[in-house]
Amino acid sequence: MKALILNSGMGRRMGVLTQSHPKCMTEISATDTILSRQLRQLCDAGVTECVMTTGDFHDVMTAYCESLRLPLHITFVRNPRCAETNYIYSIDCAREVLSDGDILLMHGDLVFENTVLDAVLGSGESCMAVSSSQPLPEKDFKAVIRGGRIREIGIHCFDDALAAQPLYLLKAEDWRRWLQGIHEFCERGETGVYAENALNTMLDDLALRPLDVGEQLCAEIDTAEDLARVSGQLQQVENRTVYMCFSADMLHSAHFALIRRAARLGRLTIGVLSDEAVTSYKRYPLLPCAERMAMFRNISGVVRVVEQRTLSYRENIERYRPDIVVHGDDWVSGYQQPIRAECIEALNAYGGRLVEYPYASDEKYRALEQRARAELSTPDVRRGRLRRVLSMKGLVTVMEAHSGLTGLLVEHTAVHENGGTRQFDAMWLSSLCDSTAKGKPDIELVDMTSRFRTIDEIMEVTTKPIIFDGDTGGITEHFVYTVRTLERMGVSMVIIEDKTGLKKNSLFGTEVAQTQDSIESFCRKIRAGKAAQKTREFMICARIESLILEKGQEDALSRAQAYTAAGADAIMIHSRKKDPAEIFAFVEAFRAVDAVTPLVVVPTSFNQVTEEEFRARGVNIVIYANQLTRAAVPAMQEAAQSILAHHRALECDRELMPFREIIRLIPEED
Ligand code: SPV
Ligand code: MG
Repeated sequence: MKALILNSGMGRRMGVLTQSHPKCMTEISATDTILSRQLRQLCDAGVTECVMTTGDFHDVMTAYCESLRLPLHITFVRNPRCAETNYIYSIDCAREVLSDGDILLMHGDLVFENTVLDAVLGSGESCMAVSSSQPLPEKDFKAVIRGGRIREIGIHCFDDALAAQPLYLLKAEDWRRWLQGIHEFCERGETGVYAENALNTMLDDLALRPLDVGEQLCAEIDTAEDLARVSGQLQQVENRTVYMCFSADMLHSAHFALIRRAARLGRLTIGVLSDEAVTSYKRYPLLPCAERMAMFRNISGVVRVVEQRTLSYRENIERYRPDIVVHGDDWVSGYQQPIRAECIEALNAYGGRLVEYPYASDEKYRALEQRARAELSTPDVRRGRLRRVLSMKGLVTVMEAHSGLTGLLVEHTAVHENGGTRQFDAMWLSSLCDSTAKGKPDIELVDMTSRFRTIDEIMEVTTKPIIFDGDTGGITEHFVYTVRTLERMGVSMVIIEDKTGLKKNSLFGTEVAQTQDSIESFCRKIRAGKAAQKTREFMICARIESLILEKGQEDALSRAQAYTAAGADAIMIHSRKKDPAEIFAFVEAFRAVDAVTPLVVVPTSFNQVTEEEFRARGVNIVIYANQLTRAAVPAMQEAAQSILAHHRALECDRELMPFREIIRLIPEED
């Protein structure tokens, strides 16, 4: 595609403004002349070849264009008879350098905004810019439109006409015909008419589509009044602000295309979604927000980069008041709908508008996303993520997993509410559920090798951080090996409870014989574990059983302080009472002396307390320790009983997942 710019006219109607330079070199903004702006726009749109017809100002114009140093090859063709001929003759002079390929044709006094050029270039068929919202001009071009096609172009046609601007895309064959027509006119000596006169003779069988630019800026400058009006409009266009928000941590061509498109609408601000917001709706970001912001800052066309703290756009729309928000059309339906509605409402409050482009969901992006997830599942990346999520969110929610399948459920289960998404942050590798799944009691009977095997199964198919239920940790000499293995595997935290001897599940409380370890002995175990670990990220959490074993608050608190002094990275306080009072009392007393050590709770019995309340009281990790297993067992029992009772599977079928779904539940990796 070549651009053809007609610049051989004298621009006499501009008076003194064009005494010493051609009209196209008139300043139109603080940074551009009409010509430099057109040339820059062509370069930005990817055009690399241009033909420019010139006249008396040939030398001034060629020197000027060279001085702009743009990546554009310009062939200048001088019309030696410009004083007595019209541009039909200039085009004929340039015939030889214009004879192949599509042509983007424009007059040298035309000022248009980027989106007009994009629409013309993207039209796919021959077209001319018209405007259905501008009044018909007295003296300038109008296009007669019938049957969706332009039938005639001229200054005298008013019926069925729209205001038209000399900005065309001509497909190669259409252009070849028009050029031939121009040549025939010139051969006959008809050099004082418009080139459009030649075009008009063929518009019955040359399909020229009207491209309606509506209210967008696309105007010729003939007079000083035009100059003043169009400069004013251009200033508005150039001051227009555009906002879009990204969560991406890996950019690909579709992102760049979208950014480029948005930047052509105005001065582009990019909002970068905070780590917390990305984590809540998608996955943990590979790069922290600050690094993602830096990445966008370095993309051309991006004027400013800001943080967007929530999935909702409202806060940033109200703060930056962009004229336009750009988004993919994927949020028209689905769970993001409320966010879109809120965005439109916020824009409507001051007359901003939303521009939506088709969402590019392509294979490339899916492949990148898979790579990102693979990266997140590697031990080194996964291990440190619990600490980061903790510092990012303050309160972390954790769900039990005891197999690849339950791991996948914890990984992917999400609920969408108010345009946001809630997911679990991490997985709890419960000793109770791991043992139960193997039909064994929760008494440290399932050995570490088997427990590690479960971790491995889960890790193979998930990316979320893992908290391992280490029971008592075993004897100290064994515990140090467990720490290193867990660390190597990419587990983020082990929780060990201060019991010794034959451990039973805490929810038995004092109904069974259980022995609490001494403070000294348990501190020795913590210290040995901390000394054994190789990375700074791995966490050892000390679990206090004093309330379970009815030893009282004082005992629990003094243990908590001793364990943190021994190096515990977090404290878990457990209770089997329905009433959360003793948990709350512990948290309050502990927080009075220690504001920073993360506190962990397992609200199996005190399940009425919400995460919000725990957060408000100073808890940092809430573990749902056994709910998936407890949900599955009755469902399985019912199905088994129903089949036995009915001698067939029909009756229980409606309670079951359709087999079509179960075979697709686990997607195959490609
Ligand atoms: C587990 O899930 O195995 C636990 C928590 O240790 S509890 O069952 O409440 O003791
Ligand atoms: Mg346990």
